[in-house]
Amino acid sequence: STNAAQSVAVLGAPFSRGQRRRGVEHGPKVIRDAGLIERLSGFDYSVHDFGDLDFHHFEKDEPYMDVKSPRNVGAANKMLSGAVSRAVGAGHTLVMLGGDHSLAIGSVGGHAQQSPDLCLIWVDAHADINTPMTSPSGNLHGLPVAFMLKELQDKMPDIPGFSWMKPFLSSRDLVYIGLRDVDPGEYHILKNLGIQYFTMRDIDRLGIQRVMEVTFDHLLARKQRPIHLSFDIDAFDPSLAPATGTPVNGGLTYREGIYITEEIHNTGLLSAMDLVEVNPMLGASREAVEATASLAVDVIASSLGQTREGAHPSIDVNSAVK
Ligand code: Z70
Ligand code: MN
Ligand code: MN
Ligand code: MN
Repeated sequence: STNAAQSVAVLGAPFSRGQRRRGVEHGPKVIRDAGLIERLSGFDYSVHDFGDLDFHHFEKDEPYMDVKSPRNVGAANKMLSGAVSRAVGAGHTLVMLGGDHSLAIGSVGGHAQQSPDLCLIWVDAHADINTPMTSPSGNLHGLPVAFMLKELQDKMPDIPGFSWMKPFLSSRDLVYIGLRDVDPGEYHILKNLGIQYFTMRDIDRLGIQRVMEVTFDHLLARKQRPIHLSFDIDAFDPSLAPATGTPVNGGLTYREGIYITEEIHNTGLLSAMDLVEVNPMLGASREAVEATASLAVDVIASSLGQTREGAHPSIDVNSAVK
């Protein structure tokens, strides 16, 4: 289809300076090599591969407080934000391939420029809601949600590289799924702001089906609006997604992860998504890297409508079934 409402744009963001392990900048390449574009081309809409962004590198980038590489992360996100805003504005459903999770600042931010009423589903082992004061690591991939939230504005100092952006999201418009490694300062913020979250324990107790029901009740009951899905591959159990920077035991099963994305697709409201933190330099073997990248492709395909019950291509059923 050439209908703009039924087109997908894939955008690579080969960037790793939001954390300290090199290699995650190769995420877009290994996800493409695992067959992403071919898989999406089998679907009922047009696929546009926008290639990879070419980020400028700033040599001189002193830490701010403990926060590492603020100017590089800020500038990369400014560029990404513009690209995402243009793609969504042109009517594409946007798929951003990371790169590390600091990129969500620009991805969700660019999406919000076009869709100010969007809501955000954050699937991750981590809450990524540290502020410079609470961050135990100084790694910016642990802070992206804090940049977005209006309620945290007075906790966020003027970090060099980020003067271009303003917080754009309310804490009630965010749901986390998969948490199991939350820092003390982050826990305080989650509780203080009353953010809706589902830890792995909550998934154990409620089941993933109930978790998704409550997620959509929380985000969509008052009105239907665009969804941004930010999917960190480390949400999965490390046995499924070993090639990532911060694996944490006890993660999502394959079926839980795919159920999440199938349900998001079924809302008909997915407008943009991130797939981040695939690091091909951290797998123990080539097989481990390929398994992680292939899982990333499954997550994206499922978010965009691949079903386990079978495809629904726009062929004439009467001529196909004699
Ligand atoms: C920790 C921090 C993080 C991803 C690690 C870890 C954050 N909370 N995020 N891996 N994707 O350093 O802030
Ligand atoms: Mn993350
Ligand atoms: Mn994570
Ligand atoms: Mn469909």
